[in-house]
Amino acid sequence: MIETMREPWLVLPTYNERENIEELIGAVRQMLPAAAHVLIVDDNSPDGTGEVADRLAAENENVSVLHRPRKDGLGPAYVAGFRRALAEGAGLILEMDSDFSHEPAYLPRLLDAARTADLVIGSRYVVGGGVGDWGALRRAISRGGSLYARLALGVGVRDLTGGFKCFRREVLEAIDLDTVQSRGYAFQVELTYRAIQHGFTVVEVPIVFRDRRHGTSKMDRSIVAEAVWRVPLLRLESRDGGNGRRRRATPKSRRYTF
Ligand SMILES: Nc1nc2c(ncn2[C@@H]2O[C@H](COP(=O)(O)OP(=O)(O)OP(=O)(O)O)[C@@H](O)[C@H]2O)c(=O)[nH]1
Ligand SMILES: [Mg+2]
Repeated sequence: MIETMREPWLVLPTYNERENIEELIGAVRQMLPAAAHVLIVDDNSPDGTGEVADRLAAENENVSVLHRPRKDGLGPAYVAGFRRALAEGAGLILEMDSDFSHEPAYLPRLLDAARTADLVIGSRYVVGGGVGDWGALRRAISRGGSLYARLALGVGVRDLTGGFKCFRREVLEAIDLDTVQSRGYAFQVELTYRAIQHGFTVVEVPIVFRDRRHGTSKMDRSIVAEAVWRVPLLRLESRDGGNGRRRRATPKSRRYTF
């Protein structure tokens, strides 16, 4: 595949990220190739993130904004962003939080690993990865959540709930985005699981996750609850593949340890 076909698009979902978004755009553009595109997907943030994003798009040729009418969850925002990126010819599609929890400095590492993997996951739970400033409870919830999902789905990936990823376009084309229903953390689990089910190569590269720089978390109990009930269903659904047949079940995933 020639390199120009692999043009990266970074999709950034925002809901009330006014204080982070401008600095973040500057930081990610320094870390990405000059031809990379950045797509902000804003759900009509009441704090005016959308207006800041419009200004940034006017100032930067490779930045654009997808405005959605109301807060509808992370999953649908990403699906809309992925569709736009695919339609525009993206070769690689990156996703990350817009609050500096995912450090832009790791972007080259993800892109590099995407040369040999179909899906790259920035992982807190491989050697060299971690969580910076979390308390014991948050650590336990996150680790427990990833372990629960790993056991429920029977896959080897360590960080299933994280949202710092790089997909080759073929992965998102193969995953039927129309049928993805997860909205919160379950969305991250669902996409990785579907990629594995399709036989794509999954690689984890270590990242250290930091607390958001400004603003407040959108995580709530309903997002955690959704992950708890939906994750086991993902496995059940994949057994019949919607038509009574079992899909390919041999994951080609492996772990990356620097
Ligand atoms: N467009 C859109 N973006 C969202 C929505 N919910 C969350 N986000 C964005 O998704 C990213 C992750 O959400 P966060 O609130 O940081 O949730 P979190 O990372 O699980 O929680 P913290 O670690 O406490 O920040 C951030 O960039 C949010 O602005 C949504 O409904 N729509
Ligand atoms: Mg966050």
